Amino acid sequence: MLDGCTPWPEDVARHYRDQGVWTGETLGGVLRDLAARHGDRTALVHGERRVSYAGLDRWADRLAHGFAAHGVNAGDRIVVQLPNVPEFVAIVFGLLRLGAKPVFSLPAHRSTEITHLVELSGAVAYVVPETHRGHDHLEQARQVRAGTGTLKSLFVLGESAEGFVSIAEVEAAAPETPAPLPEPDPADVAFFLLSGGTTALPKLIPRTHDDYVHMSRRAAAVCEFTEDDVYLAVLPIEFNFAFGCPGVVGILHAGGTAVLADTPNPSDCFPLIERYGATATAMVPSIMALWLDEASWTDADLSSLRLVQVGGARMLREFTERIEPTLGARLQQVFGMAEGLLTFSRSDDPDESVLTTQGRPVSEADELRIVDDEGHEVPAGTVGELITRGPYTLRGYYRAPEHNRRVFTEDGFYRTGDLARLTEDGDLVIEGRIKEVIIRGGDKINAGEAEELLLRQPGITAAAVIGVPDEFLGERICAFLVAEGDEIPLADIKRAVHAQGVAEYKLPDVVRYVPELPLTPLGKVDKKALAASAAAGEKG
Ligand code: OOB
Repeated sequence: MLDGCTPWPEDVARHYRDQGVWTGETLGGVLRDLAARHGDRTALVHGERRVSYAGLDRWADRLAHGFAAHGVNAGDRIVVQLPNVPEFVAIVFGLLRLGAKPVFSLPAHRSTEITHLVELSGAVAYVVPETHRGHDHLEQARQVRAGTGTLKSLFVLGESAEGFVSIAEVEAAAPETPAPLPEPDPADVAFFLLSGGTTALPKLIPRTHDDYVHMSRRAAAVCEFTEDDVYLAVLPIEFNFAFGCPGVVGILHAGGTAVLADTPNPSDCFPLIERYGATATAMVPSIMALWLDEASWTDADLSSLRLVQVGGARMLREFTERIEPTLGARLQQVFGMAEGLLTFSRSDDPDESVLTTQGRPVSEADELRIVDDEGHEVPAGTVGELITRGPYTLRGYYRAPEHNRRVFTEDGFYRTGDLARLTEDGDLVIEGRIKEVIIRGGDKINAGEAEELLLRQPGITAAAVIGVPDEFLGERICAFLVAEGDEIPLADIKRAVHAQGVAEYKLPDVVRYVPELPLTPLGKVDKKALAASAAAGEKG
């Protein structure tokens, strides 16, 4: 396994293999088999474009050889930042076949985040669109290259530009009759996902072929995907939820079709549902709220939808109750994380549990425990921290030995930082968080990182950031600040923080100036007191 990653213990790995949980397939090999079975069927749709299974398979091969010709080697890390386009899928599968390791970044990431990802992963290449939603990615890529030491190549989806190799040039570089590439080891890292903000800057999560093939196939099975299903990818497909839970990879396992949406807005997505007869989709609660509003008056025919997965943040029962009557599709609650564990409610679960729980793990080999402060398991019904291990949950973040010692138990359980309980029926219910993460819409923001960004502003001497309840987003970012001189207005703070080159979703929504931050008896910032003060302020 790639240096810097933590493999599963040998006996555990053998057990997963003996049980057939890990099948020894690679993701690239899975696509090859799917192309043999479903050749002419449509794998991907985007706008007017359709890509067949056979076409995607050949495209991935061309890209694999083309990237090799452009100096990308097996084992190399390569940051991929692309919107929802078929090229994303083809490039990722191409790199996987080559044994190079894509690092999935989000379209919203700016130079600060990408620089961090390049440095942490030691990436030799970075793939960008020319522009996306008005942002100049070429300029951003140049900045990142200037600020880091390892980037040898910049690839652009679009016209070639000075210092960039276009994806068309990559494809053209593939030899006519290339020698077959050696098959990657299924137990090795396939790609890296980003942690949702459990640490100040994202950590890298190595996902192996064995683990991801198992997870995405199980997710597709629980969703009962068949080749007649059409999955609408609403969220950015580099988000684990939309990529493999079951997402694009899961619908491919079933021989169905993935339709890629440019934005999650109902005005973009509803016509796609009608036009392509989408049967399933996945989103976060804040997007579902937009869908519910628009669905109550839309003319679009949504009757093909049978399954809507909603997850990534907590939902109240008053909210979940509206989904099935409004959309005419079965709700599936999803609890998931880039680190691994996925729990789904099942279509034949009693309505009450679908409305109020996050269901059960997708794999029989998943192990879940709810533990108290001392790490002892608590009985059903009692809230504690969720810890988990299993065949697709990481055993260690990439190159993070110290952090790993804190977040894994001695016997390999990952401490999720989520507070949860199990019902008598074995359903998981997420009740809150221990970790300092704000979930704003579907975006995860680490409080420490947001505080650091604010502290870099001249005149700000102390900063504490908390999530406060928001009807639409679930939570929004409230910053408590201590200023040396004049208070800086919110708009100016936002502009200054954004100018540091960070994703927009990390900017504060509200600021409150205080003479000093309240402290706990141990001298830590008292965030409970801040939350109480925010709530009181809201009412007053
Ligand atoms: C998904 O993945 P991440 O890595 O962006 O975030 C994981 C964290 C969890 O630890 C938990 O704090 C929160 O997001 N979360 C939920 C939740 N689902 C995730 N909190 C409450 N209720 C839920 N249903 O967010 C993700 C990955 C794959 C599938 C779905 C979501």
